Amino acid sequence: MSAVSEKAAPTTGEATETIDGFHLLIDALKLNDIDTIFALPGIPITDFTRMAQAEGIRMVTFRHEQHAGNAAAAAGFLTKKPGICMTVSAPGFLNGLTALANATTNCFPMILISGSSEREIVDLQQGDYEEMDQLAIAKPLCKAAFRVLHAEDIGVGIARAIRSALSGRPGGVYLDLPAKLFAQTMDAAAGKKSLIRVVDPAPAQIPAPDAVKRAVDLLKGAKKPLILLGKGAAYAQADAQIRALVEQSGIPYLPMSMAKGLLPDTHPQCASAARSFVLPEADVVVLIGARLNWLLSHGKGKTWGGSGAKAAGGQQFIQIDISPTEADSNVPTAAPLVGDVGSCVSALLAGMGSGWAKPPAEWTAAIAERKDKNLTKMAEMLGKNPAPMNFHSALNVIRDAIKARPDAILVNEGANTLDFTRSIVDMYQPRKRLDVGTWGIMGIGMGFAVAAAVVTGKPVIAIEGDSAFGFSGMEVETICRYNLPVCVIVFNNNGVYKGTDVNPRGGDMAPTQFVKGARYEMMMQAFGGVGVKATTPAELAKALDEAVASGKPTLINAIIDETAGTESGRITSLNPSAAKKK
Ligand code: ADP
Ligand code: TZD
Repeated sequence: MSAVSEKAAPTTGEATETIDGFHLLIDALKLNDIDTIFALPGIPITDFTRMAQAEGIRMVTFRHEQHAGNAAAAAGFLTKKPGICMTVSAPGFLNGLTALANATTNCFPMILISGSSEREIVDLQQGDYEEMDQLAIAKPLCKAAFRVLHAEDIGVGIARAIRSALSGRPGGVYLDLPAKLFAQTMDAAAGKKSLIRVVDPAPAQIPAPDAVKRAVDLLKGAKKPLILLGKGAAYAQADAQIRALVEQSGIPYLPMSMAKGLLPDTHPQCASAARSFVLPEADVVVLIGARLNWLLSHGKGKTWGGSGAKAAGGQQFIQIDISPTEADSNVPTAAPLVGDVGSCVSALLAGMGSGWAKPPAEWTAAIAERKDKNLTKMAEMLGKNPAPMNFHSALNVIRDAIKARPDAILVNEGANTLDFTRSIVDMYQPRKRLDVGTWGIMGIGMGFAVAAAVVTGKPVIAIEGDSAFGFSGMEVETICRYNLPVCVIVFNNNGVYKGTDVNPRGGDMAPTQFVKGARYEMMMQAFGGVGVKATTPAELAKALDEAVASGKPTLINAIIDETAGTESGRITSLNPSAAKKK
């Protein structure tokens, strides 16, 4: 083991092998099949990043820790293994913290490992280099937080971090490693023994038989049943069971945005194009790995057929979730099914038996009619070719590109850019869509894109609002440095939401405006990648085809009509002034 050094034992004079904290950490990670770390070097982890690389761990280093953290979170979602992010103390740690909190909010498993300053000095507030009580700060923002003070505890620290990130509802874990720990040495054999290979970190959680029966009985009486798939269902990698449930039951389903592609969006039972019809109409809704949070209007109000903003509709809910406390979080849950998605869906299917009656034809026919109407309307919009391009004409190109390469991963952020992409671009395979998730956070773009390319090796297409792109734009250098097959498409409409705001007093530009005609494509060119400006769908299609075929880092500056779209996209109503008007 290269990790080991020899040193004279003081008592006997015989050589004993020792191992240091750096290498114990590397060995502990490797023992648990961690092969990639997303990081940004500096004191006290610079040497660690070099040593880990020398020991065969893939080190992917970024220009800002938030994006390394976002990459780790996306890797966690895609692989069902905790993504690892490593940062330096205080400011680096804080930069990574947003990603850790976001991962926790989205139920993605990740571990933020951060070097920290000396405990004795931090605790007495004596002014150390990058002094900060990081453990205390991280705790409320993640699922679990640990600190390791002694080399012999590194194995336990990593094991606890992995188990915490993966078991039950997945989430973010913080692991605090003070600088001194890395240089500590111990007997190599004892060190090796102290490491733990975590066995079954996300054990199957089987739902109770009476809970399954309750759910089956409720579903049996449904006249207008609906299945709602969330990103927990995508994460669970129970794709075959979910498809079997949908197809054997004949129940229409709606995917939340990151559950798109679990079944192809073109599936006859997919009700996405009739969303605003099925939600208020449904009588029994099976939630699978989806929370009734703001993205689903908390299960209340007009969306669900309720008579007022806070009124529930007439639906009864069956909720499959690994977290026992998710049920009743917003409206009553008639039949909670607590367990992992795979086990719960299998149990539900078994409980439904082979002679399951398909939903009434009036229900499915009414949905089909709505879908047809809306899809025809959409096709009309997509068929237009206005100059300058609008969201529809540009996204029509991307829709075709994903149809041709259904294995490509689509990363998506922005406001209008997000909303339109979600509804226009069909997905065909599970876990191919990564986006702003539960918080609607901007800045995930390049971190998610890097992770998607690194862990899957597939082409990545990142559809970015120009504002959204700005949060992580510098990472195009990272994309070029690792020569990743990422094509970034910036929907350039000169501002946050739109580019048409005006400062009524003159002088400075309006708060939502950007430099007009910005040449984003030159950012990729600056680092040796391909940069293209596209003003028509034909130019966009050509550049995108070439990018996907070549796998070369590419940025397409897609010029979009600056008057297109709306303020805040589809969540305009959440702006306080809009709420005041209600
Ligand atoms: P969406 O935003 O797509 O609606 P959410 O993030 O709101 O999805 O919900 C995901 C839900 O999935 C969470 O409540 C989480 O506890 C649950 N979940 C995550 N992984 C699993 C799993 N393996 N089995 C069951 N539930 C899971
Ligand atoms: N900061 C963070 C971290 N997250 C946010 N969601 C916001 C700010 C607020 N915000 C949105 O919710 S969308 C958005 C911001 C700044 C950008 C919208 O502009 P865009 O997209 O250019 O990315 P469109 O397509 O032009 O609307």
